[in-house]
Amino acid sequence: MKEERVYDIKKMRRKLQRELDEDRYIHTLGVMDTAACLAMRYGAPVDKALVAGLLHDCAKCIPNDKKLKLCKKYRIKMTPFELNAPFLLHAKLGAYLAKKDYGVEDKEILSAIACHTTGKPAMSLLDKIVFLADYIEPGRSKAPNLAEIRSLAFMDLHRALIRVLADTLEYLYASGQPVDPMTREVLDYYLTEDDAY
Ligand code: DGI
Ligand code: FE
Ligand code: FE
Repeated sequence: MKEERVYDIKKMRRKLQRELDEDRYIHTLGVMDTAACLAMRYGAPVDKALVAGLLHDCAKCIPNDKKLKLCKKYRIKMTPFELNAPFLLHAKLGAYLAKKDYGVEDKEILSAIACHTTGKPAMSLLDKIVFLADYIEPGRSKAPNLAEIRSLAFMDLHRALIRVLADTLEYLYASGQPVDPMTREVLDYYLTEDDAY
């Protein structure tokens, strides 16, 4: 008997491919597969990791002015920082569209999509998996120490998370980009939180 699947990944993929440019779509497939592997490693639901990984950047290719318009239209809460750095909104808007356009109701999946760019304090296992998968998927090549972080991600999720948060912050400071207070807050949270697994 064929196993019944709650999520029609094939259908989601077809729709998503029309919304993204080719590179973003390929990145998305990399995040989907990597998130599934991390879910297998750490005992998270593999189907949720697949869907969250697949849809995490579904709002990425919407022009920034349209991102702002849509967030206003859908009454998505924006911070003052996000109003000035609307590219960050692809995470929150992506979660909204995952529900509206792709029929995803699951709160855990929507949360993982919503926080995938900055992270947030007290992330769930699935949040962490998608956050890390986004950074280490096989198509990524720019971040320093990628080989080390990739292997760390499969050995110690917590340490890998801190490493990615710290490296991202360092990169933002070094390249003179404004830092969302949330990005700083999340690293502080995980540096002081013992029970972060
Ligand atoms: O959408 P992706 O490119 O796959 O990945 P992402 O959603 O993690 O976005 C990555 C970019 O977001 C990366 O260049 C770092 C940046 N980012 C994360 N936190 C902040 C930030 N950029 C700014 N300006 N400020 C932040 O606090
Ligand atoms: Fe993203
Ligand atoms: Fe991404």
